[in-house]
Amino acid sequence: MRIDIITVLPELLKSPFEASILKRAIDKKLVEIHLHNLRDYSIGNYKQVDDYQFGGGAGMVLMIEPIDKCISKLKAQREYDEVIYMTPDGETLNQGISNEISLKKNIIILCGHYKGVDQRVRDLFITKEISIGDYVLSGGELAAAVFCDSLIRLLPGVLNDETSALTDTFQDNLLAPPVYTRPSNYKGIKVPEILLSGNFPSIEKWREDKALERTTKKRPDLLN
Ligand code: 6GU
Repeated sequence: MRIDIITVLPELLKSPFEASILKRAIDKKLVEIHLHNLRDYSIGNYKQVDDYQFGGGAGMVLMIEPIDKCISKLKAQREYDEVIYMTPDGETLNQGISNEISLKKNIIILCGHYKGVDQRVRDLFITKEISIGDYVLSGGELAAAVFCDSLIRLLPGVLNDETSALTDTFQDNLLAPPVYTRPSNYKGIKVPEILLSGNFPSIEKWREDKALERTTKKRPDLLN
C-alpha cells in the first residue's frame, strides 16, 4: 500500500511513523508513506496556501490551486483508489471503514486545517470524507495519523501471530476480554483460575463470555 499525505504541517506527521509497528511496516516495505507539504505547491512569493472566506467570517480556508497542483501531480504518476479528506464533518471512522480502505493500493489523504478547504476541492477531488469522532482537533494531521495506524496494522505481514488483528476489540463487534500477566498473585489479588488451568477450550469459552459481558456492560450499542 502507498499513502500520500497532503498537509501544511508535515512535521506533525513524522514521528508517528518512526517507532514500533508502523516503522517496522515501512522498513519491511509493506507500506510507503509520502508526506507532501502543501506550501511547496503554493502560489506567489508569500507561499500562500490559505485565504479569507468569501462572504466574510472568521478563519482561513485552504485554497484550491495548491491542492489541485499537488493532487494533479500525484495522479499523473499513478492511479489512486481514493482521495480522502480528514474533516470533523466526515463519516465517523470505525473498524469496517479501516478494513475496507486497507485493501486499497494507492490512496491520497488531504488534511484539513483552519476553517477547512474551499468546497470546490471537496466537490472535485475528494472520494471519501473521514472524521475520527465528535470533537474538534486543530487540524486533520493527528486524525490522519490515527487513520493510517488503523490501516497499516491490518496489512498482511505487519502484525505477528501474537498481536494478530483478528482478536482486536471491534474486529467482531465485541470488546476484547480482560487479560492478565505475571505475577498470578499480586498482594493477594489473584488471576482468574481458569487462565492457569491449561484447559484451552474452557479458556476460549471464558474469554468469549467475558467479551460479551464487557460489551453488554460498556458498549451495548455494538450488539445491535
Ligand atoms: Cl478528521 N479533523 C479535525 N480537525 N478534527 C477532527 C477530525 C478531523 N476528526 C475528529 N475531529
